[in-house]
Amino acid sequence: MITLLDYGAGNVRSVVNAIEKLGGTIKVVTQPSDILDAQKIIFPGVGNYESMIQILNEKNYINPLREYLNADQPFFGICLGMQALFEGSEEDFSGNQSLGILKGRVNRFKTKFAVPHIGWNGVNLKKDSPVFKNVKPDTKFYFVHSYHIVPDESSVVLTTTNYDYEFVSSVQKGNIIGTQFHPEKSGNAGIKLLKNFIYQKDLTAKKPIDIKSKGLSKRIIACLDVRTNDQGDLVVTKGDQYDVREKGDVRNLGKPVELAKRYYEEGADEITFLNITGFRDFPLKDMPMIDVLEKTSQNVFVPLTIGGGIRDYTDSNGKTYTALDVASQYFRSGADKISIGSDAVYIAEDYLKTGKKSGKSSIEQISKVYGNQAVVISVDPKRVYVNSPDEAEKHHVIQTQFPGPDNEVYCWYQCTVQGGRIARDLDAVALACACEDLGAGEILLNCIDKDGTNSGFDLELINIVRNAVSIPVIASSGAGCEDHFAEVFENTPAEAALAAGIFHRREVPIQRVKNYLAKRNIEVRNTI
Ligand code: 1PR
Repeated sequence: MITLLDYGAGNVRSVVNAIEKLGGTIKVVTQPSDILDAQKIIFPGVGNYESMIQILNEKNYINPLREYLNADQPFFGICLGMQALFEGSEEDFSGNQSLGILKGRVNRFKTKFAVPHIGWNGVNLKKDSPVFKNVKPDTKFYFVHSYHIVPDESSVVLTTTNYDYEFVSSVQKGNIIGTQFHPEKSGNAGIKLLKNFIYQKDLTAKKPIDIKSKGLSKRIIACLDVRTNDQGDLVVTKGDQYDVREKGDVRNLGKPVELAKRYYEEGADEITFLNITGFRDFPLKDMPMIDVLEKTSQNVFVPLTIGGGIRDYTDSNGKTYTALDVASQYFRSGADKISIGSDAVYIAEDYLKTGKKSGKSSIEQISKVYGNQAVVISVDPKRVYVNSPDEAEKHHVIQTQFPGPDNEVYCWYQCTVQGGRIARDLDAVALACACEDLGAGEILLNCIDKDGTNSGFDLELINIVRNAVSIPVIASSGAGCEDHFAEVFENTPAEAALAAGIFHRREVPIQRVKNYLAKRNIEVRNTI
């Protein structure tokens, strides 16, 4: 019996699914006394430290948690659930009480590297702990965070991880364990960790060791563009430069849940679902996407992103739903990140016009509650060629190696909304910078000119956008062979690369991409 401390933010569904898959039963904490009655507690936390501590205080969970932890009862804190064990965080301005069971604080990354630190990274094991039993030393785990713990006592350090600098990525003191990474999102390795916590009788670490690991991997992401076809079936489709119809019919490349499971088994580091006609409908009515997430998260233990139609909405009865309501429903259904497309363009336009943060936009509201790392901006740009930079003074113009139809050697990248249907007077660099300012944690950088062409990523676009922001960028559109992935990682600072068509059509398996990258000395997560 596992007691789950769910304080209402983030995706606990994956933790529940993992425990149930391992044969555990779950009791969710609904009142303070449930904490003292627990045999083993798992506390998954995602989002904002301040709001987490506030909720723990409001629900009167602080004192029973301290009592439980001081008695050295088994506890597994994940991400914020681990940070809560310490004395306070730079993310908390409220002055609320933290647990303070372990000495030390939580600080924001101070680095030139991208923040949030997102992706699969290794751990340097410092103790021989039963929690890591049967976990291979070169295993990678999924991280997504902007803050990390700084313990005062080195004796509690279970692992460290190398980013720009080495930081403490998990702790153990007696039966109290905490990881900055998400075991429930770390594939088989993470599931083993949870299994050890659930089933090992004696959890305590016996002796110090020092096993080193490698650094952050470049991520390979499989993307599923989902929509209803003319027969009313929800299908994975794929366009050529966003045109998903062939001889009048919507292309049907498979079923979303089945394809996602296949990509998980084939080693995808993340899976993204884009509801490409979501802008037309109200997603909370579009229950099939919620169903897709719920079913996928039962078997897929890597991060899931969902996009399409995330915005404020007023229904026919005049009832208003915020983008935060929509996102919350997706997080509850198994999503780890949401991606915002059209709405981000309108928000950025407003922000650039007024220079003011309203605090009410979907980006600000969702990042405030669920953390920056949970908000991805999906950008759908296309090239606009000009003869000289003066022709597009307002925009970020580049000199291109791929001249336009009239031999123009300059271009800028124009943002579009509604799946490329409407072009706006905003460029991709301005959009990305504005969204970062407003709280977005990652950019999914598509390119309409390249989409479905198999001709390689638009490296010029990726460089200009990634060099303008300090959050991670996912390169998307145009992958046609394994060499295109090497090209994007060798010639741009992109943190991840996403592809659709070549995976759906089984032209290049994910593992072949990873093997090829590994041979080129590009760090990848190996799942074999
Ligand atoms: O605007 O917030 O409702 O979100 C809609 C979302 O749907 C956006 O993220 C937008 O990118 C996406 N979308 C809308 N229409 C299409 C379409 O294809 N007609 N798909 C669409 C975007 C681009 C990528 C694709 C890569 C890789 N698809 O997701 O998977 O280009 O493809 P490739 O490897 O085959 O080249 P909102």
